[in-house]
Amino acid sequence: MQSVEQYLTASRKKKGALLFVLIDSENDGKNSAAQLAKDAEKSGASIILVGGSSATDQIAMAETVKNIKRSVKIPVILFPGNVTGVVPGADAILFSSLLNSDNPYFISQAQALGAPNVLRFGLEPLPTAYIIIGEGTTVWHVGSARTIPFDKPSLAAMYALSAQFMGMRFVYLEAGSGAKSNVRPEMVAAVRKLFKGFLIVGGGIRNARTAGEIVKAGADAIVIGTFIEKGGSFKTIADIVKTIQSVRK
Ligand code: 1GP
Repeated sequence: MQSVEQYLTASRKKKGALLFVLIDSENDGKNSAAQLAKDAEKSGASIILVGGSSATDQIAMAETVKNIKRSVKIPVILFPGNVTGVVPGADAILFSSLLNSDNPYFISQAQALGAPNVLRFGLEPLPTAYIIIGEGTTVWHVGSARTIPFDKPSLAAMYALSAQFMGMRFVYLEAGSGAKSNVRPEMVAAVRKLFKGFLIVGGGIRNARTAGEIVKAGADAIVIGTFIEKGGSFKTIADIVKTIQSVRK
């Protein structure tokens, strides 16, 4: 059977770029998490991510994962903000180190605490460097991030290169959920120049134009959460998929 990592690499090659849809396990919008995941899959998403930096209810998280898994065929990947984000039932986990945190807990301690359950639950760990850009977002606050300004692409590139040297195969450039500004294409390009692995970019992306620019600059996947959570149309999501796939083909 193909691993999630193999699926991602193969899909990226075939489609040009991928859309990951993030569903907060504490989603209390009018549509259920399972319905949102189903609509996302229908609109062309390649992955459902479940998690978030303030999602701490492990029971709700496990339930959400179970419901989503029942409703879609595409892989479900955990996106934990803490050890509470490690639950059974998903296909894989972004096993992330928050590289630019000032708090060692988010760089290696939470990972050590979470690792035994990753093994026990049979989750495929995707070794990920999580790098937070900008400030003022929940993830920036919770993760004690040492701010990388949006206009300092070289700083993000340094972290991404160090991730590569440490053997991480994924880099996630994160502006934060609901961020006012997304990671700029210049920064994505600077990271792409040095990082050879799978590059994920998320935070504040709401339309096809921005998504297209980020993919053109070198992202392999973009993440969209808030837009959908707030009831954004799945027609726009389908447009985003179409745009990012045509940019890199
Ligand atoms: C947040 O990158 C993700 O962790 C998605 O961001 O919610 O702003 O789409 P948005």
